[in-house]
Amino acid sequence: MSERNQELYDAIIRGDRKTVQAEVEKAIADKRPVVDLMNGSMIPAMREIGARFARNEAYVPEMLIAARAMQTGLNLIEPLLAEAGHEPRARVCLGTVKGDLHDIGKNLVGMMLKGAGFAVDDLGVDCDVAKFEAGVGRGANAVLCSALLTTTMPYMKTVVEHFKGQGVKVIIGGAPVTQKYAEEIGADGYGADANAAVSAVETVLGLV
Ligand code: B12
Repeated sequence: MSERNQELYDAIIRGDRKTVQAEVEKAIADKRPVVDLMNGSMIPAMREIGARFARNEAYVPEMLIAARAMQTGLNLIEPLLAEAGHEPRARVCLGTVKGDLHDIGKNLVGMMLKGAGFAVDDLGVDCDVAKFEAGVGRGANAVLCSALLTTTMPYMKTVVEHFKGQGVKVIIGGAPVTQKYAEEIGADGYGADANAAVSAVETVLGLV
């Protein structure tokens, strides 16, 4: 279990970007493992703001400023995770599916994949089949779809069906997505978090 940095956790929840920046910079200067920072403090803070939203104790603006504060911290961490200029192990494209604007989890998945030596074509949010297709056109060996809403999750099935028989692997994830759902819609892989996303890509592309 990663230790919690309470200052950082609280700062994300109240959307205090200055404190988030200061705490992350301090941790980096102290050579604390950044993955612990994410798993112990930053991701749990986002989970907590979501739980407050579900209890009507926080609203969309609070979620939004928390998300911005989270992204401020992730931007500082990203360069440390990215590997310096080696030949990529494979190329993947990654996007949040049509109708869905949540991108923090997707960004984390992208960061971890880059850190693990993959070339990542980030397609952004609200991606329809044409956007994923364009990613494949640019050389992606696998398509990664993220969804955070139960209403946008079914679009993953559309993506899976589109790529069936094309030799392109589709891997899915996001808070409401499960292994069972991945099997149900015929996706090639599933990951519960950013580390699992790396394992899923390695497995699906036969790299392990
Ligand atoms: C921040 C947030 C927002 C922000 C998003 C900002 C941004 N830039 O992302 C804003 C304010 C815009 C927002 C808007 C809305 N939101 Co919102 N949001 C959240 C919140 C609080 C946090 C999400 C997050 O960043 N989590 C942290 C990251 C790190 O976790 P993650 O995304 O799950 O990603 C991890 C894994 O899932 C996995 N993963 C993710 N993607 C992928 C992909 C692959 C391929 C793999 C393998 C793995 C993987 O790895 C990641 C890293 O570990 C959640 C609550 C929650 N508990 O999730 C609600 C939540 C998702 N939102 C919700 C709702 C209802 C909405 C709105 C409809 C609210 C409204 N009334 O307008 C809108 C919809 C907007 C839209 N069209 O998308 C609900 C969804 C309910 C449901 N059952 O569908 C939630 C669950 C809140 C709740 N408890 O009710 N939201």
